[in-house]
Amino acid sequence: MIVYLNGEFVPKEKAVVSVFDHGLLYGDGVFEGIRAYHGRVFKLGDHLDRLYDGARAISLNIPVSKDEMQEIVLETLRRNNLSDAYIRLVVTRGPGDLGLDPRKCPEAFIFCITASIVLYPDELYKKGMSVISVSTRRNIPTACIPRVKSLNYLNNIYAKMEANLAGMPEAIMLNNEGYVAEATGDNIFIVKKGVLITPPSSAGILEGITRNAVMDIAREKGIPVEEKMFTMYDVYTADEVFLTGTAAEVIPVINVDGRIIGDGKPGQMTWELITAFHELTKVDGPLIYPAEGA
Ligand code: PXG
Repeated sequence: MIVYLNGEFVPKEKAVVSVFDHGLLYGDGVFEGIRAYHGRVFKLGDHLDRLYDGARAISLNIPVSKDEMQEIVLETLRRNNLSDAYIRLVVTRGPGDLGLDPRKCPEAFIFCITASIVLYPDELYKKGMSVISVSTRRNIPTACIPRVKSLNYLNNIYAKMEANLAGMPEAIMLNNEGYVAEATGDNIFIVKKGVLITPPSSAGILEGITRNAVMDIAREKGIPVEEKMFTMYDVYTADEVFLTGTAAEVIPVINVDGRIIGDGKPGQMTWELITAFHELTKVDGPLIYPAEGA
């Protein structure tokens, strides 16, 4: 396995970062989890936009352009001969001293890891998954902005630990006002009377690339889409519930806190969106090996 490490391509064993890197010392940095399907990097432009916006929000100067960053991702995939892959692109504050002051880190540090994708069990998609809501609240935006996909994931890890303790695969997190925010690594959607509903960005969520793609697909199909606040009551009484994320794609939820959702099977609209999402992954994003595709 070859890793892109701040200007070089190195074998996995040589891919190491400094113990003085503020990404490690303070979680100071931003990252993206991206996927390649059928030789194309899905929504790469959107991922790069989110990465650079997040960097701007934390005053982190990324020393390469978006075009150069796109080439870093594509070249890392080529060096590993991958067409379907999971990609982890990370920009840290870089090495500094032991104080947390970001001004002590002269240059950001970039790395890109690509790996063959580990798929969720097929059964989870066919039967749907059970989840619980947890007591850990999503970070409040006035303290730690959830829209920034930062290296600070303790908030989500706390929630994941609660799910683990309960023997559940995912956790639904509420915001500090008690409205539904998102899962630990996925966004949440509910369907009620034919309307597709998901929390707005102002609920304090990471605006998922998969979330936005699913909303676009739904609108194209003429499905009414609403971004609005809702509570766990709306989840329990929804006709359908599903989660979206780069790793999970679109995954049906059939039980929440012991309440059976709808008829306990993945719903019609969820199936329709899963199918359309898979179609989109075949055609969206830049080609990794353009000569073969030309
Ligand atoms: N909310 C949070 C808090 C996330 O971390 C999403 C929503 C979905 O966003 P995207 O852009 O992926 O649709 C995420 C994404 C992992 C992993 O290894 C986690 C994510 C993405 C990729 C891998 O657990 N989280």
